[in-house]
Amino acid sequence: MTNVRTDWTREEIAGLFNLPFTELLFQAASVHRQNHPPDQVQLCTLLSIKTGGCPEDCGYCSQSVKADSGVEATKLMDVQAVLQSAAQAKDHGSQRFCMGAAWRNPKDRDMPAIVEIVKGVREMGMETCMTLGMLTEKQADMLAEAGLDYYNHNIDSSPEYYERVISTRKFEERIETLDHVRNSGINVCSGGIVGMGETRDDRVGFVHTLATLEAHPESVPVNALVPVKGTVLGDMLHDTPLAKIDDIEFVRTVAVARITMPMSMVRLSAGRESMSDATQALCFMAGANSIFTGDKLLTAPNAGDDSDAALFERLGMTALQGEEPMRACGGQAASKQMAEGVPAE
Ligand code: SAM
Ligand code: DTB
Ligand code: SF4
Repeated sequence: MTNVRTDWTREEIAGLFNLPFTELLFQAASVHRQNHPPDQVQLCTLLSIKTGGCPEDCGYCSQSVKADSGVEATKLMDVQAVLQSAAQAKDHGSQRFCMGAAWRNPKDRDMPAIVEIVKGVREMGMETCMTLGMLTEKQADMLAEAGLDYYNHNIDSSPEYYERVISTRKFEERIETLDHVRNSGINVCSGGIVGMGETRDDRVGFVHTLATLEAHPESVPVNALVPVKGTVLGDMLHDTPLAKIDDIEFVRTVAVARITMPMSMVRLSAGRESMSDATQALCFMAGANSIFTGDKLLTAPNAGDDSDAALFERLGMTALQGEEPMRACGGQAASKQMAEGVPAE
């Protein structure tokens, strides 16, 4: 098992990014196979349980009221409809059901339905993940009590670049919610987006923030920007001057996340639809070991089950069986211990 460090410096992380590509990939693949089965990928399914009309101004997001993306605002879905969708995902082989709501934060009046959903999906034997925006301590505790397995809350980019993408909340507020989630005992899922016009140095700062949290997130989603027309960043990408992220630079980011957070699940998240099979294969080689399946993310199209089945067949890869390493060895408490240099048993 690789030693888990939370004392990475920005210089060390920049040094990893600067390695010759073949050397970086070799190091990442070595760390990967020491801690995870290298031919298995976790399958997760996403469902938007409350779409659009979000008051936040995240420059990438189709669901912001500030975006002219054509996404219609809906109310929170009925509990039964969510459970039906989860059953379908389970039939398609998904291990985890991730539910997203286009909220700045859940209102207290929303919590009873959310709690019912978490309990229902868990009873079906699937892992649950939710992403509902900022949480108070009390709300995090309620979700923990309901049995929520994971909470997704992305830091999205470096602290410096964050404020150029979102003005309606602060980076520190994201970290505060992550603290509430961690303290409640729910597993943390936190990552971000590559290809928003940030520099290499911002990508260093992004990985550095996650890799120096007191305990690493159990899941680290790395999204490639999906350029949605009508969003600030999507329009910049369609009409230049924002160029699509270089595939090799994207793979480098995955590799550096894998090396610095060896036990975490690194999720190749949004953006796979426009990625070649070869680039996705490089991401798996670099340590990505989780994907979203199905033909839709929250509002944007996803690669789809058929193309994923064909890709897995081509690569000789299979769906992850069994438990993730950080959970198998006792979850965040164990990862904290390891971070403090006490080896897990
Ligand atoms: N409203 C909640 C929040 O922002 O925390 C939860 C939903 S939000 C859509 C979840 C994450 O999806 C964002 O933090 C962002 O990282 C990612 N995301 C949203 N739009 C995206 C896009 N166009 N391309 C890539 N990732 C995107
Ligand atoms: C994450 O990091 N990526 C997922 C999930 N967490 C919630 C969301 C991707 C959204 C892509 C754009 C869309 O579907 O609107
Ligand atoms: Fe709202 Fe989340 Fe989209 Fe930001 S990313 S606009 S908070 S739904």
